Amino acid sequence: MRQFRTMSLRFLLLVVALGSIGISAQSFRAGYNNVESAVKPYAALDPLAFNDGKPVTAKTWPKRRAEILGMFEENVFGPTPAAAKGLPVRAHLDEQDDHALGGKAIRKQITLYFSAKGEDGPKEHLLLYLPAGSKGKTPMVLGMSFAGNQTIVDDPGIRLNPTWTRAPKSAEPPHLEIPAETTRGAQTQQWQVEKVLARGYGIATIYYGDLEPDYKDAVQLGIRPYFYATGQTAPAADEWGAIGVWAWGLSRALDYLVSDQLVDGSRVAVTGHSRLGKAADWAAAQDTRFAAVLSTESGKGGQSLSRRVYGETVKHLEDSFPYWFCANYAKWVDRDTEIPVDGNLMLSLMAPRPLYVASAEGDQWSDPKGEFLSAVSASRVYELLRKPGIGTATMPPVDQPTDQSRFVAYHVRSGKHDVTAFDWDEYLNFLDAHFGRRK
Ligand code: GTR
Repeated sequence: MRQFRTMSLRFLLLVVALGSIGISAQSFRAGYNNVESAVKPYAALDPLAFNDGKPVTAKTWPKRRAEILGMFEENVFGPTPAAAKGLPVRAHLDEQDDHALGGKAIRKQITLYFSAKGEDGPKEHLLLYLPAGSKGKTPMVLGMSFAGNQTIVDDPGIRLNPTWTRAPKSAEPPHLEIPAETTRGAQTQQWQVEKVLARGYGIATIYYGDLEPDYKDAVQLGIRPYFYATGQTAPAADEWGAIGVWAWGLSRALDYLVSDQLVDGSRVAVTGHSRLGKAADWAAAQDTRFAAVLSTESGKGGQSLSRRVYGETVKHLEDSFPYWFCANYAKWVDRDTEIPVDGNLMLSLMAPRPLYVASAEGDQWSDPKGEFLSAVSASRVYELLRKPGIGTATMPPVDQPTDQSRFVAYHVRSGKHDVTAFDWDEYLNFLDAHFGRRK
């Protein structure tokens, strides 16, 4: 049996804090543009024109969709290996409590095993809450957490599964440790579990570190080597990066959810914040079983427009987080206006499913205006497919969502890079409109 040291509280709180604020997402470094008037005119990519210039019709949209998906695979995230897509996943119900959270919820904890090796092989731990007394099939929201299942709500029944740590700036290699008791509920605000349940939805989460730790040079500690060819020791330039792996983990969680009798598998929304928003976007782009997308501040490499060259750039992403992407992404360093895909094409891959794009005014690094413009551009695809797009080209005032009855909605909230009760209230209003209101 593997032994895990108990992670020091001080360090874990730091990990949780970094996860929730997005590390460097608040600050602008010298050399990065945060002045709107300095945005140069740029040629936006057109979701409704094939690469050869031919216009796209409702009939040919599936072809254009495949073209766009292929460009994201080649240039940004790398394709999900075919062997990973077809992998049989074994689900084991570790625990169920029908009176969790003071009687408000049904809690289930499930381990998804990705190989016959069981405990010794790759796996992810899924935590699932449903409103107490749920009968029939309940619509759900699924998302990944930064610091472990136990952080989403203060519930002593949540198993303390190992999470990755590495002392900052230390030479100590990343290792797994059992998180401290005090980390329970550390991200209550970001998850709003009780609010979600009170509104009649279920909520499920996995810990992204179960798939691959979020560190440079840690690929050997994640899932990717499991799919290497014989003799392979590192990913090739066009093979998937960590965001692809995290997105894959979301789809495996969905495999389980669609099989659970208490879950409405046709109404599972995927959500994620920041880098995990990029992963949620990419999961929904590839896996159309996700019935709706709630994307929070996924920024550059996600829902925002690289072409505006406002806020984060490909260079910053590559310098800081090269392992998030396929190695081909490095080709686009200092070529943000030339990359063949952009946030508007990413969002167009969600069509015609309900899509909510959320920005924060204090998160200029993600470029809220770029996120809004992507939603406007992708709306053209929704309209082509006869679903109402965002319905406006004017960015709404802070804290005032656009019309949530439409299939694309947007808000820019006051405050910093984060997920808040405001975001959840609006997401749930949006789901009420599109999944049917539940008491
Ligand atoms: C930042 C990164 C952003 C965003 C964020 C986060 O450092 O520059 O792209 O992903 O991290 O994940 O919190």
